[in-house]
Amino acid sequence: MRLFHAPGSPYARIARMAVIELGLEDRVTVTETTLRDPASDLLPYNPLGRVPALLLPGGITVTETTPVLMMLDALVEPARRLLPGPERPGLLAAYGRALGFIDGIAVWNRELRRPACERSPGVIALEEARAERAADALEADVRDGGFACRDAGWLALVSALGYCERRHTAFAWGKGRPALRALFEAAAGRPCVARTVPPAGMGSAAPALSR
Ligand SMILES: N[C@@H](CCC(=O)N[C@@H](CS)C(=O)NCC(=O)O)C(=O)O
Repeated sequence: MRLFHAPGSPYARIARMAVIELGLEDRVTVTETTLRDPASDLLPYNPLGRVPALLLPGGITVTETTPVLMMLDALVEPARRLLPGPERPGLLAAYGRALGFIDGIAVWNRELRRPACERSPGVIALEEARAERAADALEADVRDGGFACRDAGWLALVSALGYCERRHTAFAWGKGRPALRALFEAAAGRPCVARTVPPAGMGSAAPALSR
C-alpha cells in the first residue's frame, strides 16, 4: 500500500500517525506528494488532489481521513483498531469533534493565506469564534478524562494542536487551556507524534482569484 501525504497536512498526519501507531510501516509506503500542482504524482490516483490518499495493491485509491483509517485498521486485529465503532458513541463523538476542529481551522488558515485584499473578515471572524468555542469544549473534554486512550480521536486532537502550534500560529490555542497543553506536551515524545511534526509556517499562499 502507498499512503500519499503532505508534511503540513493535519489530515494526512493522522493517517501517518496511524501507520506508525499500528505498526504498519513494513506494509504501507508513505510517500510525500505535492498539492495544488498540476504535475503532482497524486492526481492520477486522486483527482481531488487531496491528502491523505491510500493506494491499495489492487489499484483502488481510498481518500479522506476516516475511510483511510478504516482501511489501516482492517490490517490489524480488532483489539488494536483506532477508530471507535458505534458501540462507543463517546469516543466516536470525540473523534468527530477533533476532526471538525481541524476542518474549521483549515478554513481559517486558508483565508489568512489569501492576498490581504481577498480575505473575508466575516469568514475569519466566524472561524476564529468556532475554533475558540471548540477548543474550550475540547479543554473541558480532556479535563473530564476524555481523549485518554490513543485512538483516532487522540490522533486527530494531537494533529489539530500540532497544526495550530506549528502552522496556524494566529490561534493562541494553549492560552488558558492547561489540559490541552498538558495532553499536547505529554504526546510529544510518542514516536508517532515525534516523527510526524509538521514544518513551521502557514503553508503556501492560496491561489489569487483570476479576474
Ligand atoms: N475531508 C478531507 C480533508 C483533506 C484535506 O483537505 N487535505 C488538504 C491538506 S490539509 C489537501 O489535500 N488540500 C489540497 C489543496 O489544498 O489543494 C479528509 O478528511 O481527509
